[in-house]
Amino acid sequence: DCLKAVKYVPIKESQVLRREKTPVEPDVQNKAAKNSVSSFPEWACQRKAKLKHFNSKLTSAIEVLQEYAELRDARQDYSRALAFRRASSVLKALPFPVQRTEQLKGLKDIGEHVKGVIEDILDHGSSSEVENIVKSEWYNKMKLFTSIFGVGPSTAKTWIECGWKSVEDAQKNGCPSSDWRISWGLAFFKDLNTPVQLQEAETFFQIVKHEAELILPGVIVTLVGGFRRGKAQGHDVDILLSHPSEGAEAGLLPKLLAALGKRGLILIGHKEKSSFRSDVLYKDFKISARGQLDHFEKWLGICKFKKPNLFIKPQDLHQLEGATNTEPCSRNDELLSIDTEKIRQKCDHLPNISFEESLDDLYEPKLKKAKGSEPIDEEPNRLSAAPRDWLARRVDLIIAPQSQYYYALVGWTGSKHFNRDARLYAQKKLGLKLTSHGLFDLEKVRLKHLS
Ligand code: DCT
Ligand code: MG
Repeated sequence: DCLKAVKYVPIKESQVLRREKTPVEPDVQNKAAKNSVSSFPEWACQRKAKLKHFNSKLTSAIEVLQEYAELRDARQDYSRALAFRRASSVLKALPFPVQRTEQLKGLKDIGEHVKGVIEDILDHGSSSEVENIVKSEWYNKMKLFTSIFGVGPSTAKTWIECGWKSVEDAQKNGCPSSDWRISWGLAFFKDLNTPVQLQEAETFFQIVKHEAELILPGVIVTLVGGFRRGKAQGHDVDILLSHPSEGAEAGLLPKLLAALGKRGLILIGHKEKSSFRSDVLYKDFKISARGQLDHFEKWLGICKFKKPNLFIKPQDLHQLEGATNTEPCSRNDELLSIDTEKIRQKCDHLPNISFEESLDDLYEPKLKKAKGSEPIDEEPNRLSAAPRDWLARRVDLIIAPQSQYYYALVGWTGSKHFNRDARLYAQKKLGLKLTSHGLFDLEKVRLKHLS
């Protein structure tokens, strides 16, 4: 818009660079900006923040600083990272594009450091501080390694200290890992770093819903996480399950996993039992916002999302006829619901198609013992290297009893910063503790815990 204005309005270039008043910035717009700043809600959980906003160039730069602080030393630089996150959250919610830092006057989460960065970007098109980070080898290696499922900043640092530069280095040296997530994260790095599209998430969600309904009629199944916030893609698929009658959800997860396993959709994963008890909850009150996410029964794993016709030659497709399960939920579901046994029989002689030996226990890590005590898992590399017609996708399945469902819904919808601020608001303004399990009076819980 600015360039368009320069084209049509006879002003000097120097005026544009200093961003003096031009038709792009009439007084009316400045007044509107001033008004919106004066009535700008203090807490992120009180603000509307659209996914597409006016200040994405500024927020992506600030998010680099935030990420750098998080990667450098999560403990030491936590408040620094948080300050950047707060600033970026404010900029995302502003109803106008920032053109001068004076427009930010009165916004408490925009500190001097951030103002300087914004000024640099507005004046020169970029911030040298941000540019230097983006160019730095360490930052890029950290970003790369922490993008592997199961790898956090401390593992990434160790790998850098070992001199590893690439995912291939880690694949050669880091595998087999005693952490199932890293073994599978490395083996399926490419798949897991290809964003999951909404359509894929929706298709998988429909299958989960269908299977859950067969197991537990009346079950509530909700696609949560970024997709519930309207994102078109994400790094995983988060699905929350509950049932209108309290307690009916017990036993659902193992049955659901068995049903998904039978459909050949589960690659690997880990089940967590519910650890929700009042004493655990009391301890939670003391831990920081970075502590354990929640105490719900859940399954965190990797599923197989069928990619149609990837390795099957068109002339061989007719051989798969009749190999689908009944009642597909959608066209894509039809592809996802292929009955592996029937296909195995039909495809044994076909080149380029392979299936796992056993679908049993696929949803639990199957670790083979090496000579020593270190478990070795060769399965992930073998499965990822074999020709396949599916992509590995991260999936979280969370089970919440009805009494906690709406809190779980808020928590698992996110965003992380929305949750953080909503929880802080509850604590500071209302004297209550908000978690994904409920809204609690801290004093009452403490007394109950002591008695
Ligand atoms: N969450 C949270 N605190 C965390 C991690 C997650 O409050 N430390 C909540 C907010 C989002 C939800 O759980 C799901 O988590 P992710 O899948 O990690 O986030 P997302 O917003 O769904 O991101 P993406 O779209 O990339 O999956
Ligand atoms: Mg998600």
